[in-house]
Amino acid sequence: MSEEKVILIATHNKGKVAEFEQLFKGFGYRVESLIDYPDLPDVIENGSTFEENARLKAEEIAKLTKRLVISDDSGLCVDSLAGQPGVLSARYAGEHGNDALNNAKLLAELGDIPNLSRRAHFHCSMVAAREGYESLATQGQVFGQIASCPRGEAGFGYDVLFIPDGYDITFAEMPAEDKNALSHRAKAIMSLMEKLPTWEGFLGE
Ligand code: ITT
Repeated sequence: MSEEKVILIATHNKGKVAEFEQLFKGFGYRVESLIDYPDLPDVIENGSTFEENARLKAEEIAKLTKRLVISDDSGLCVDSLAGQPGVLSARYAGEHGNDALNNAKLLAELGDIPNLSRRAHFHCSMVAAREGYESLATQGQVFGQIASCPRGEAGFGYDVLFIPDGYDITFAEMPAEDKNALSHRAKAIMSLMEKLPTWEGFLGE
């Protein structure tokens, strides 16, 4: 019988974990996250870019666990707000991970800016790290616009406000499989899985 393949994701975000589970299932991996390892510390994300923060998370947890670790640093960048909330997406309104407050602040900041000026994109930087090896970084983006009020029940974070190009519904109004076919996270994972087999840190897995 072949051994089960398990991949450790350096995240505490349940919304991300649900998406990683679905996306990695397609590659035959079971996903573990930091929620399964409560003794591992919270990594301080004090980088100024998505990639810097993704490196901090993956490399710190890889060092502590001696395992291959993948991290995701992501967020929403709104054109008319000069790219905000950006790397501060999780704590835009002050309290880490409070999606309702973050969405309310975003709508307030945009005020009555008309639809055509509500352009935005989600960005995801993903890093695979293993102690002793140069980390592997990939990224993905999805473009769209910000709705005038929250719509839908699925997903997490800013999904209730994000309408991807080519659709007239938000990510939160779509089945998870549809978001996972076009999201920033899906694109970053696709790119990572293409590069992983030839990355030194993966050889010997
Ligand atoms: P970890 O650091 O533990 O992974 P986090 O939520 O703090 O969890 P980030 O620092 O990467 O993660 O912040 C990501 C935030 O960006 C997240 O909390 C959401 O507010 C937003 N975000 C990222 N991807 C999203 C998505 O697919 N849909 C909606 N919002 C998303």
